[in-house]
Amino acid sequence: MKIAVYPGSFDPITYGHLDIIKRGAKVFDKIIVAVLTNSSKNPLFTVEERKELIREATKNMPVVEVDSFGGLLVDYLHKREANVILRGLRAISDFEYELQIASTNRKLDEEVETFFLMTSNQYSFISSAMVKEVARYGADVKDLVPEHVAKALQEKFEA
Ligand code: COD
Repeated sequence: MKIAVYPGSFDPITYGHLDIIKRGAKVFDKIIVAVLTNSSKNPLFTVEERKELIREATKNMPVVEVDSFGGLLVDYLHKREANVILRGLRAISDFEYELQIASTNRKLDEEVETFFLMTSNQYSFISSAMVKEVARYGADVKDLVPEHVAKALQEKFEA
């Protein structure tokens, strides 16, 4: 069974992330979408909220499992008996950051491979940070995130 772990902050999940998951589903038998619990970023959504938003967004994709992890990603891969990390590339600007992560993970465990997929052009400009920024000021984000995520953002900012 070909298993890939798709790790990230997913704060919140966007159509860009979903595009990578859908593409990955053509290659892997199982994709574990793993939300980092001990991020240095200051998240808007709790880990449980983020997992729930991902679950709802991927409910029609049986290959997807949603989980969370803390500590080192390579340790989580061992625990899940996986050796492939799935990551998305939007633009050249992602490359340096992704190269750093992939090289660090390979240094920590040379059996681990990072598998990059390029997003569709229509989603390549989307980031969770940009989605939060525009939603905070009441702009429409329906082309950037699934409807239930747009609703959750609205509720956060109205609270
Ligand atoms: N289109 C396509 N792909 C996208 C889009 C988009 N519009 N938006 C985001 N993505 C991709 C990103 O490129 C990334 O591949 C993935 O989706 C997740 O993105 P984020 O921003 O949610 O995730 P990050 O970058 O915050 O995740 C960082 C990790 C969790 C991977 C990293 O911090 C980690 O592994 N931490 C654990 C500690 C560890 O092991 N450290 C050593 C390795 S750095």
